[in-house]
Amino acid sequence: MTTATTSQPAFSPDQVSVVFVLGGPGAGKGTQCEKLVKDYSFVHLSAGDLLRAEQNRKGSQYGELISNHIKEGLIVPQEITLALLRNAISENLKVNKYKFLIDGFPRKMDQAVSFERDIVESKFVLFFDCPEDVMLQRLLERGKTSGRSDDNIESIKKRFKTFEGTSMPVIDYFETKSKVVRIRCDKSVEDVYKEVQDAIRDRL
Ligand code: UP5
Ligand code: MG
Repeated sequence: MTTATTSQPAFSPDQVSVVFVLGGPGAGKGTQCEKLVKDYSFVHLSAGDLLRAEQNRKGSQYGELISNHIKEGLIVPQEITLALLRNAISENLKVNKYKFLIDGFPRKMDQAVSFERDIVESKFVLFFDCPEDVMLQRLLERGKTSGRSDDNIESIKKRFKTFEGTSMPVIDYFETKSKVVRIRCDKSVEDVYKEVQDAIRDRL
């Protein structure tokens, strides 16, 4: 008789601590992560930043694919992002860093399931909840200087559509597991950060 083998995550949440940081484009994920890194011993891994670095890496076979997906506001196939995150986690573990803020990931259900099945189960999810008009203003403002290929009105609209249709179901899924810490972020950076600190105090 054959028995089905169930795959185990590479790490237990006791060894490696992962907090997912989710929210719409321009909600302030990166801004708040930077502040958390200063005050707590987290490593900040932005999936978008990892993808942009891979896109610009000389000799990358994925450069063009990543570039097209980002401009169109589409989700890059999960294998690429998972490999980048797995590598970044491994590199940090070598230097005894075990606490991660994973920013902008998972943004599609397959990524959420694969990451928690193969790498490690998340501790909780910080969800930055922000009205679309506020995010739009922030991104258009940032677009004046950011040089990001997706900070223009056409790409921003596509990013919003992907967020609503593809990424919100991930938040809903984590809600069913009571893992979501929801933060309103249409207020100043400092006020948002106070709410973040209050909300995570009991969870760390
Ligand atoms: N700002 C921030 N907070 C503010 C506040 N409280 N008050 C006033 N201004 C505030 O902030 C955005 C701007 O707003 C900044 O100018 C900031 O100063 C200001 P930021 O902190 O950068 O917001 P963030 O939520 O990080 O916005 P970002 O644009 O990075 O979000 P996205 O989720 O769209 O971008 P990301 O880099 O994560 O992904 C880009 C693309 O990569 C995706 O669209 C997708 O194509 C691809 N991708 C994948 O395919 N797979 C992944 O797993 C991840 C990404
Ligand atoms: Mg960001």
